[in-house]
Amino acid sequence: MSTSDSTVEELDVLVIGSGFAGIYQLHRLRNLGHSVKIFEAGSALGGIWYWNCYPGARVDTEGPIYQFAYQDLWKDWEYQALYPDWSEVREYFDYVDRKLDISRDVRFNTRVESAEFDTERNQWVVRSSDGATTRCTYLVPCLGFASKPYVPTIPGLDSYRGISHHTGLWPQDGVDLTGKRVAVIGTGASGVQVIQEAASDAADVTVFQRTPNLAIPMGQRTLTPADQAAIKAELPERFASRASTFAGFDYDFTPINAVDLPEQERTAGYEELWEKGGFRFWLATFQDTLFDQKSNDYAYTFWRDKVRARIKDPLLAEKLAPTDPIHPFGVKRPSLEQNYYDVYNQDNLHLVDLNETPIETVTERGIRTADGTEREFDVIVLATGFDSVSGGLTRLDIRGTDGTLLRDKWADGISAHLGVATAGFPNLLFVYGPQSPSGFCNGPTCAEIQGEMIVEIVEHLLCNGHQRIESTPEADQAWSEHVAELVGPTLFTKAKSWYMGANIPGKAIQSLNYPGGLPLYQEKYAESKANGYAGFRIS
Ligand code: N01
Repeated sequence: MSTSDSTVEELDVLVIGSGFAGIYQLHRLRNLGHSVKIFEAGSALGGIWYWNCYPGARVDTEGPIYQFAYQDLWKDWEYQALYPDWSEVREYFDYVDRKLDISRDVRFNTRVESAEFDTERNQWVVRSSDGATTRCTYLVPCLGFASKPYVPTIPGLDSYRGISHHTGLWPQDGVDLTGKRVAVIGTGASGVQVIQEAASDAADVTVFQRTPNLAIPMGQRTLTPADQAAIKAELPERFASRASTFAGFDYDFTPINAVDLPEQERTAGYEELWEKGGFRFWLATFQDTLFDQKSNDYAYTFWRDKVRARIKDPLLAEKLAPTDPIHPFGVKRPSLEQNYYDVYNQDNLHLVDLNETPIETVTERGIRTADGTEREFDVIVLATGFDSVSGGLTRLDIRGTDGTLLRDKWADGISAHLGVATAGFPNLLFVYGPQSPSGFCNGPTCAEIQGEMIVEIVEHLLCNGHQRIESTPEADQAWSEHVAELVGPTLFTKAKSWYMGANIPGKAIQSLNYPGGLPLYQEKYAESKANGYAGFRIS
């Protein structure tokens, strides 16, 4: 390898990405005295919140627990909205930067393109878009689970002459939708947010829906000074509880089965969760909801009736909240909505059901559907999702010890012990990695909890004179099997979702996230650590 000249920077740790996870790594490892830098493709901190600045982009976690748990940080920080929008979250990142002086070790506008392991020196040789080569002992991708936008093959898309953007690659200077004719393709979390926002500004919004989103009420509000004081008082306890819940929130499933309850009690339970808002109707609900079809049907029926009561046109109501579920409730990610179902009562909102009239082609001026109708648009929003969890990693040219590219190794399915490392790729340690809690976890919670595991591993290796760690093929395989065993009895397998990799044509179907919840995940890690990092080969 021709990289031994003195212009090649050498680091203990190179972190990729400056979202919550990357910042945590940099701050902790730097404080421990290691040389560490972040390479960041964007021009500012924020990760997902840098790229996803589309109209309406907003956190679906309550702001108070969507931040780092360091007291030095939270004591002086207040989000103004219970569910902050992207611009407030960016302000938070600026605040963190001022407090922790993160940026001085971040190389912005620098996309990591390839990494090759030098087996002689036990280092990664990393090449980046600025033409530089960097050597590092540990490479820690902190890419988030949604860093590779997915644009489906839609005939004619390239011929369109209007404005068209994917939500995850939204222009930094924004797109003014005022008075425009807007098409939104996709009704996942991103689509639902854009639609609500566009409905108030655009002249017309046409939603191209393939699968309805089973969205639930956000319960958004502006936080008053009294709220802020109460939040400050409760925060230590709320932060502490995050580690003990399934998804890193400060609430968890109710340890009662819906099927065991008389109807009145069950409905009262649903009503309470609905009223409290947020993800509670999904993640604080009866414990059998995501396992038992009958229980799930109860939840679906409650959801459907609540939603339909808000939609005036019965045909539209049937499309948005069908009588019979298209898939079980909660096995695709429900969005949090503020007025999603109400905006469909407006004259400027139109729904095209892609199951009845698929898109035939995008034209120069708009979209033509299979019934021959051509609608003209000024803006087409592609809210079509991501090659989630593994896509950010497999798009990089990461080459392991035998020359195999990571994307080739995972072509038939991902395997990574604890979601942290994969055999043949030494010293490559993932935060939010494949088959870790990742997309099932509140971001800052996992940035800290899973992030701390990586910090511990790196610290252990660097301080004990070890040079190399990699998982064994057996441990990778065992972890995949464990994940498959956990997801098997759930209802997650009954929907074509990104959770199962099913949104990307040709991608292997498997649970991309760890479905056992954060407490069990931590137990598994602790077990490995207590046994000398079992499942890893250290040398
Ligand atoms: O992506 P998605 P997303 N023709 O994959 C449709 C997080 N997030 O960006 O359901 C027509 O959920 C597709 O249809 P279908 C969150 O974890 C968080 O919305 O496959 N339509 C679907 O409706 C979320 O789960 C937040 O039938 C096509 C949509 O595009 C994850 O990111 C905000 C199509 C994609 O939905 C991803 O959400 C936003 C085609 N060929 C996102 N291909 C917050 O917390 C796909 N679709 C704030």
